[in-house]
Amino acid sequence: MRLVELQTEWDSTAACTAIGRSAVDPNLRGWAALLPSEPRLLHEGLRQSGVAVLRGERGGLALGSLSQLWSAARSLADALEDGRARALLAELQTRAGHVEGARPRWRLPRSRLPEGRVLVMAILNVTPDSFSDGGKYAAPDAAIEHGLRLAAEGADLIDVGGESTRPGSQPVPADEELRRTLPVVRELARRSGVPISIDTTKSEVARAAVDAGAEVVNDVSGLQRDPALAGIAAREDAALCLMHSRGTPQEMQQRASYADLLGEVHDELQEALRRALEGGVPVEAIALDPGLGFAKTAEHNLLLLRRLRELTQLGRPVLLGASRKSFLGGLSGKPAAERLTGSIAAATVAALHGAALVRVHDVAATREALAVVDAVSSSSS
Ligand code: HH2
Repeated sequence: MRLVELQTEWDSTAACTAIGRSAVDPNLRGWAALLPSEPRLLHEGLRQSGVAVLRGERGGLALGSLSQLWSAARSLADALEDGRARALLAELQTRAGHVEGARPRWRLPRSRLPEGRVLVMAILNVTPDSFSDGGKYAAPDAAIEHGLRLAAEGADLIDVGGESTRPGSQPVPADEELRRTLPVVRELARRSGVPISIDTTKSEVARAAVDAGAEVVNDVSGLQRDPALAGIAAREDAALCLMHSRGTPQEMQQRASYADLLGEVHDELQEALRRALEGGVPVEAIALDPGLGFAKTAEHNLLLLRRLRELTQLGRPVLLGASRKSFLGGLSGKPAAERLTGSIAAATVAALHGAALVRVHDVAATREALAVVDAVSSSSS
């Protein structure tokens, strides 16, 4: 089962289609639980608990606010004996609780991340070819100086990357990635005062970076490229960010094809989470990211941003990286270096839609915008 948010006619129609309902209703709004078609008594029971249930050939849709769905699931679970129905109701309760609850904490091995506001992960690319800042910080001294500036501007973490992952970029051997990143990770871990993340898909690079002081491994392949990375994170006690992508940067844009974008990204992130847990990484150490621009078209990125809150049902902090990406250029007509305004707008939307962290190039400006979001979100009189 999975929760979906029906915000528009398109969402409502898609949810009806997903359950195989012949009479499509474009006017459903609010939250809905997508249920399997069996057991039928689950649909009946929810209906009797006061929740509207629509049925189709492939499943059911239970409609209501998150608290209505949660309460109905709780009262019904006590009354039902069927084991499968009870398991589905328990899952519905857990998922609704995750979406409605406070943003979960992301546990790092040594640092304690601030609570009560959206956090900023600063991007530091030590590469000659990154799409927006390639070559600017390729020399270790320039990278270290920039990292210290990002920390002074208010970064909560600094994500150091030695391999560009922009569409079509060429892979970099591990020894070259290490040569680029290790001196920077080591110095910033010692001097910046904020936790360091290593942006890599290779367990060899992750291990050395963690030994040099990194606390987070940010894997844009979600443990698909090097499954040993989970074991390294577990053994070295590092936190893990698992990003959704398909294939390699060379061919990922040919894989940007989805029958149900939110459902497939959700399921594939859940798989990545399962791989991490099986590898021994504690759940509190894991964050998830839908991977804007990775096997996604511009339209996919926009839909993921609009319905981002759905991914919080997995119970882990959601990280989002939209900064300077090309879909923003498509909207403004501006080159990467001039996408600050669009990047701030995207970070604001992400924060309002449940992101716990945003990954950005422009730390000071983003912090300033997020201070407004956080103040509005917690306002009272
Ligand atoms: N995006 C990029 C790289 N790493 N990691 C996470 N978790 N989420 C992202 O969205 C993400 C990421 C690509 O952006 P950038 O690092 O600016 O460029 P490049 O890959 O060209 O170095």
